[in-house]
Amino acid sequence: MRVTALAGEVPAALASALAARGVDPVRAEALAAGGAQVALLLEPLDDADAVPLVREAAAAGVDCHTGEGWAVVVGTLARLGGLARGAAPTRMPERLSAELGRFLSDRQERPEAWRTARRTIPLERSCLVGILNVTPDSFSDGGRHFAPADALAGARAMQEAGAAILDVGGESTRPGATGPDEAEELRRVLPVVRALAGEVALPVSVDTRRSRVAEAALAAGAEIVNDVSGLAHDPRMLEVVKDAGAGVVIMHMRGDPATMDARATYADVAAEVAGELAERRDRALESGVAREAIVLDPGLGFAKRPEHNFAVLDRLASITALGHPVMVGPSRKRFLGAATGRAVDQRDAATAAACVAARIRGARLFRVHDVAAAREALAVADAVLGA
Ligand code: HH2
Repeated sequence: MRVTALAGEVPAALASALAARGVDPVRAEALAAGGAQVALLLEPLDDADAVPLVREAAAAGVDCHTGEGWAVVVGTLARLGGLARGAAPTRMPERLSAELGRFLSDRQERPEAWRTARRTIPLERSCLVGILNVTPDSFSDGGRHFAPADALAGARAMQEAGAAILDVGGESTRPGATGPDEAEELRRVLPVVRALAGEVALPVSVDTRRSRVAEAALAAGAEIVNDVSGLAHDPRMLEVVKDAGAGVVIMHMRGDPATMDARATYADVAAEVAGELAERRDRALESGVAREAIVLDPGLGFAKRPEHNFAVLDRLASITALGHPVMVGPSRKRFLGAATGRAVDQRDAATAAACVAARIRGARLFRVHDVAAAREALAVADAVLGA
């Protein structure tokens, strides 16, 4: 007899090992998924809920650790599902079992596509989002695409290199930046969006925090709104996104580009970022934005120090578990310089490496300046992951 590790922490590996030994593939997949071990943090939690939770967890075969105002439950998905459903008659507080049940059902979502105002973008493989900053002052490509003709040429080059989406922004959000006024942002963005929508056959996203800019760009042919404030900056943004049926990227940030660095304090960065993103997502859903239109982004470099960015990348599962496609934007950012010692114009290899790390942790969309380098690295990652 020989003992072989079945890579059981990777449900797909376990499912294929079972299927190769004659288990029906659908059943093999369900068995593998149900057997995956998960740890969930429940916070805030009052004592009235903690006592029955500890008791019910023990009955369901789930480990439960509690402290002041929190609990962590650890078990297989199958057992956690049992805990959420409760025995009949259930003795779990209704609020707890409803919240746990909703979380587990979101977690089951395997979003393989993104619905925008004009189409559905497939996400079985890595999706490259090319950055087109129509700004004089962006931290790495400021001024390069400032004239519409340069932006169009840049867009064509990125399409050639494998970009599937083009993200046009008229405001630099580098730390400490003070942005253009609305009229100037419109003046920068609109001609480029119009030209791209007319002449380049790729979905166009507009990177803005202003609802009037988003609205005008959507009317000019954009189909996605990428809002680095997570839809928090402009109260009308939710309505504009909903009315246009636009795809939307909800990105995590604290404060605004001028103040965010001072707010980079976390006790448990991955859990806090995921929790704050979940709140913004819930607000969007409550306002009527379609679930399939929402992509989440941890906001690398926004209100995060280098160690926070690495921790968020490593623990991206806290965000993918919310059940939406995840975008990351590591491109040429300071934290990559901190790891490699490279200057901003020499960080494309580091960017590709960060994209691969994120892909392995479940991200599907990658916002980059150098599309060709990231495309090649991600083609290998996709092949390893069987996409
Ligand atoms: N990063 C930047 C801008 N927009 N959008 C998303 N969804 N995710 C990101 O990480 C992200 C973003 C900042 O990078 P860049 O556009 O290169 O620079 P600048 O803000 O200076 O124009």
